[in-house]
Amino acid sequence: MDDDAGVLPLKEDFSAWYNDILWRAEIMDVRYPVKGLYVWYPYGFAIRKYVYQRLRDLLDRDHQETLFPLLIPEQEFMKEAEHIKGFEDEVYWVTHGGTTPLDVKLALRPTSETAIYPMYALWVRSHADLPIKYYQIVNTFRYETKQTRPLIRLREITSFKEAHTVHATWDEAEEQVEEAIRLYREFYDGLCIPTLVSKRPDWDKFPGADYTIAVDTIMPNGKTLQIGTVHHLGDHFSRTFNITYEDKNGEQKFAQQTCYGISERSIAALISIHGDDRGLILPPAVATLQAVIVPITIGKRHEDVMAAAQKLRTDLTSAGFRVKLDTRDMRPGAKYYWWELRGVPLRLELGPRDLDAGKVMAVKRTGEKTSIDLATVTAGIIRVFDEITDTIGARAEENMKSRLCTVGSLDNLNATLDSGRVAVVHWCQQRECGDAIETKTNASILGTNVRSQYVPATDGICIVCGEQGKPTLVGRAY
Ligand code: 5CA
Ligand code: ZN
Repeated sequence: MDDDAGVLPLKEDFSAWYNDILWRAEIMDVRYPVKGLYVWYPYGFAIRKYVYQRLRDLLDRDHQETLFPLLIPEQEFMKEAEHIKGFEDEVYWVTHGGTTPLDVKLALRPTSETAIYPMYALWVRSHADLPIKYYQIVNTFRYETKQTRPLIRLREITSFKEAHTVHATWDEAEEQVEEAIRLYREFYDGLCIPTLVSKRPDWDKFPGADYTIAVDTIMPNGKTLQIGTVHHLGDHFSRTFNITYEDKNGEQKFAQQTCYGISERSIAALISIHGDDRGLILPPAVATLQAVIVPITIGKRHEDVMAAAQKLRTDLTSAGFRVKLDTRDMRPGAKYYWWELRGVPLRLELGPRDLDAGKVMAVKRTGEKTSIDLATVTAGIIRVFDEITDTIGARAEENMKSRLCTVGSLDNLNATLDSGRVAVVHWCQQRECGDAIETKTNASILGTNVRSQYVPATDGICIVCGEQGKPTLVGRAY
């Protein structure tokens, strides 16, 4: 790591802040010599571990985890016409085994429909086999041509969670779409990340889907980031891959499918939304270290304090907390700065006076200080963690609210977007009016059917043509 320290740029200068925090807080190293591929530092990888454990726990309630191969034979990949059109420019191909050209080219999965569905065709026989709800967490490859960015736009997505479900009817698949949205909202609530859920316009849906529901959030520079998508696939893929089942009357039917995905963009959002000028702020639930104990041993009683600090570490570790005792030979101030930068939610300062009072000073990464009784320290820490989580969540929520702005005319749209906000407009859902909005603003129509407590559901007149329109989100997207 570079020690030519300098200081973290202000968060106001978001893209400089983001690039800097990644190495200063030891999340990603961007120096790997292939464009769009990055390396997880162990500190960052631990955040990923806790975040993805939560995702797994949510899915494991009624999905099963599986694992499919990375390589997809060309014939399978080329079967579904729309899907090919959507991905052909982004696929990496394996063409040789050593020096021997392969008979059948192999695609590195950009996503796994065409790996999974030929197997689903073998596995699904009767209505009794349905529903199927499987997921995998894998790396996928996309030859992205837009600017690549760590955690945000990768050519190797290292943490692609994709779920693929199979149902008997279109309505059941739709109910699964709703279930997936609830699940993603619960996941993001747990990370204190506010979301905007909306239905993407038809021209922006997943290649091969009936429709796409997207989960977006707003980054500190006002740009939106798509942090999850849920697709109703109808029977497009089941017809292509021949996924059929025998229904109760003995008839063969095509199955109905959904798929939904989340990537390490979830971690990009976590870092970006909560951090401040001093560094990361991690919610206790997913922090690599949840608390750091800093002994204050200036003067006498060095041994007393060290013994008490060690006991505190042992007690908290056995209570299940991720705790570190920082005994490095550094000024306390330098330690504070070090752990603040890395987003540790709680600092526990223990000095002779605290010891005498039977207390420890707890300093929250979100600001306030509070004193905790050593006799009931576990309960005290749980309480303080809850307070920290609440503060992080409330700040993020407040920010989301302040960044949504209703706009009534096309002329005012640019000013709103330029000020780092996301616009709510009325749009008639016709392509022409959509194009007019997008070209005039250099922004995207994120979607309609917006699910957000801050976006009213009432119809109004389209800001382009004046016909009846639906509430629609317009934002500058990553
Ligand atoms: N098969 C479907 C559902 S798993 C699928 O591939 N959907 S997707 O293309 O929309 O990707 C799912 C999610 O992955 C996206 O919502 C986005 O949050 C994330 N994602 C897509 N491309 C990238 C990329 N290049 N880098 C990082 N994350 C990405
Ligand atoms: Zn219109």
